[in-house]
Amino acid sequence: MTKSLTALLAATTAFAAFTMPATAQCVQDDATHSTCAADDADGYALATDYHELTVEPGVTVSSSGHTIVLEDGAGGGESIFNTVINDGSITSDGGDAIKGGEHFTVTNRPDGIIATSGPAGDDGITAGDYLLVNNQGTISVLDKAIDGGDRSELNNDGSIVSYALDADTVDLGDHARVVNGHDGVIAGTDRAVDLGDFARLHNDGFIGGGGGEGIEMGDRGELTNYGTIESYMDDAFNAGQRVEVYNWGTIANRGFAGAEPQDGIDLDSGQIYNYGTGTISSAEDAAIDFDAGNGSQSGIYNEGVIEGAYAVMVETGASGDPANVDRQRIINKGVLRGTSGIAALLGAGMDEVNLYEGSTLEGSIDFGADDDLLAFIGAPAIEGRVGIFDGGDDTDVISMADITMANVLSVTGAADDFVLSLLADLGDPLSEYAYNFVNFELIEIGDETYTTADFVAGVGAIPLPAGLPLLAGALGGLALLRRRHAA
Ligand SMILES: [Ca+2]
Ligand SMILES: [Ca+2]
Ligand SMILES: [Ca+2]
Repeated sequence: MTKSLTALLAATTAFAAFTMPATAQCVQDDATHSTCAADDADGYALATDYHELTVEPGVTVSSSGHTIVLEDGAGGGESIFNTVINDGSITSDGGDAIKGGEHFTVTNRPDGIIATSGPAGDDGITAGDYLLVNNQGTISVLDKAIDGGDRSELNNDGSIVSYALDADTVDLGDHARVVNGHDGVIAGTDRAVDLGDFARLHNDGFIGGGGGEGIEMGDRGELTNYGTIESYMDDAFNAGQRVEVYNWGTIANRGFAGAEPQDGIDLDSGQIYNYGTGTISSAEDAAIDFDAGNGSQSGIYNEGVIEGAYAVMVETGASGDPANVDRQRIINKGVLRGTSGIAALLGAGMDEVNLYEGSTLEGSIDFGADDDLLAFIGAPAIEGRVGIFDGGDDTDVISMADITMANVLSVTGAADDFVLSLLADLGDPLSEYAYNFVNFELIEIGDETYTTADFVAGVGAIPLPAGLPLLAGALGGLALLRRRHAA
């Protein structure tokens, strides 16, 4: 009896399950609103405009195709101004989780889950231009997590992750806006974020790429970073022309055994401001790399740390890539560290490096072709294992405008390769620094400019006793040095 009752109950349960009507637990309430109040296993599609769908807490909407589709509206064109608000789970194992038209809005609340698990890989949210996503929950997919058109916007305080080997986690078009909050995570097995031209991204959280970049942008974008942006096998940040970077956080290529070395930041041209708490780094290549530009000047202002095999480099054409022949201007008040021995490789173009008193430089600076300028701002007291300053071809200038000949202790060598020893502080005999200059043609000390030939001949002919630099001005032979360069 018991046995047959069990069998009966089992049969009844099976029968009930089998005959359960495939009712849409997502239902249309009225012309402007639909609600998913109970689990729905076959998704929900509505061709509509100006419509809002709510998935209530604890409810799972799923399907084996596209799960929620609000597009192809009554107007015959792209659906517009539809909205999904998700407090539950929206999942698919054979299509996109959510599809919308233009001006589509998705709000994924803290407990909300948007996920795809199909074998072909499908998107979390895909829509046209003017997509707006506000995510506080979890988006976890096997293709693109968010795929939007131009003028799309993402505000993320949750977790957005793609496990695809060849898809961007977030892919938006031109004029995109992304704000990744303090608790926000955007991560991808491939590239984490791909934006078009005129993009703006503000990061307080974590953005990480695996095989692809952390962030890629087109031209004229702006990146503000207080958090962490990284990649293992590609550039942490890669962008086009006239890009601006404001960094207080970490932008790092972490490197990966066997992978091609990549950069921390790779731009065609732009301005990079790295403030005191900021670090820009590459494990194996340049912290900052400028590809061939479009003729516009690039600049780096550094109060923080910029370090890599090269702290800064430009494409010289040696690798087969087009050479950068534009002007780079570097202002260093922080640390420039090149672990290969070269801190900055600046190539062709009229480059300028300003080294502030007390800043740190590890490695050489190679200025390359064209008329370049190396300026010491304040006393020429540069810390670290300073390498060789090489002006390269053409007429290059050393400027030490804030000292006088009284600071000069000695000059040894030839005009195209000499070592200048000086006292940074006349009152401190221990403040001795020595720098090796190669291929510079002019040197400015205080208000006077000399050819390096005259400078080496004059000071070299009259060695100055260390500790008595003040006598230098009294030695008549130095008058020889006072010949101004006829520029
Ligand atoms: Ca140059
Ligand atoms: Ca040069
Ligand atoms: Ca030169």
